[in-house]
Amino acid sequence: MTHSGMPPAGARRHEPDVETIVGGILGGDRHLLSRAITLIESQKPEHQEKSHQILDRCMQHKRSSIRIGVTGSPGAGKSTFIEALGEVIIRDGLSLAVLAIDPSSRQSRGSILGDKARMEKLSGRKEAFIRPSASSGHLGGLSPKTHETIVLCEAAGYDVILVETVGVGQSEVEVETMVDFILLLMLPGSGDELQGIKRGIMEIADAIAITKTDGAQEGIASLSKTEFEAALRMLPAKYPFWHREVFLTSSLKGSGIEEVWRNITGFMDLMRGNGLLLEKRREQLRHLLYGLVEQMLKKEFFQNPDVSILQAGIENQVVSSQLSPFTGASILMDAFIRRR
Ligand SMILES: Nc1nc2c(ncn2[C@@H]2O[C@H](COP(=O)(O)OP(=O)(O)O)[C@@H](O)[C@H]2O)c(=O)[nH]1
Ligand SMILES: [Mg+2]
Repeated sequence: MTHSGMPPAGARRHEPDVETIVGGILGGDRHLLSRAITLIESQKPEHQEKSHQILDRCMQHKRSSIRIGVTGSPGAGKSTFIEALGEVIIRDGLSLAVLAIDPSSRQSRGSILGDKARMEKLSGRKEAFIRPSASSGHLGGLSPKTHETIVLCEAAGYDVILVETVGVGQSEVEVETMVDFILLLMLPGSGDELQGIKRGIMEIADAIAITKTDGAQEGIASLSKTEFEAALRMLPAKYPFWHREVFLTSSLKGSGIEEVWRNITGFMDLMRGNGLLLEKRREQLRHLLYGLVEQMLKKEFFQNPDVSILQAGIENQVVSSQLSPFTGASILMDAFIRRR
């Protein structure tokens, strides 16, 4: 201790134990919830066991929730929309957690802070918990621990979990493995995007909200709506009982937001009623299980000393076509298995 009573620089922060953290999360302590998320996002091996214990305990306290993925191109208005939607959700007497995943920043926290600033009103509300995370270069713009973070937020009692992701091709497919409903945000007049990459996103969307339909954009917005509706009709149905709608919204004016929320809750009622929600979540847990097994195997494989010794040589032979990639992979695999 220094004279000011502060611990000396570099001293380890006191880490609360598992009991304290779990108790805090279940009791709605957002500071401890944040600490727990930081812990599960940590790459440090010494944090892993603790975070697994926390997750195990939290999973036993699962509460019902609505998990929504909000996806769309950068600048489509996702954060602003979530801020507006959050107000509607709170007015309905519900609480919400927002997981804003920033794909751009590995290091800089610039745009993450931008997202939180865009949700300024929401971040001041006691009913809302906003957690920005970097995707750390993880494929597809989701944080590698998004699913686990959702579990913690549910244990903390948040009724609605909103996951903001940038639709960059892979992320929306991945977000499908952890949310109940996917809302795709599109700018007015972006219909020609549909030809290429956006088609994949549209296929998994449960509703589309056209954003920023205010000011000069108002005119082309209804034309866009017709275009998107036509495009949706060309795609195979995701659920036989669900008709995907296109909404005209403006977060600035607050228009269309309520309608989107009713659409989501209507969907959830149907999914709960027909038992599909339970089935979907079971499937998502199965997906997570095997995803984690794959991750662990991969890590073990590349850390295996016998593999390491051979790896560079095999790689050289493969890239110079002396050895087929198939034989190369088998040799590395054999080395890995022998060591185990
Ligand atoms: N006119 C108008 N601008 C909006 C609206 N929603 C968002 N914006 C603006 O669009 C820009 C991008 O919004 P943001 O929510 O950060 O988009 P994100 O990247 O998809 O999260 C910001 O400058 C917002 O102020 C809207 O409803 N109307
Ligand atoms: Mg954003």
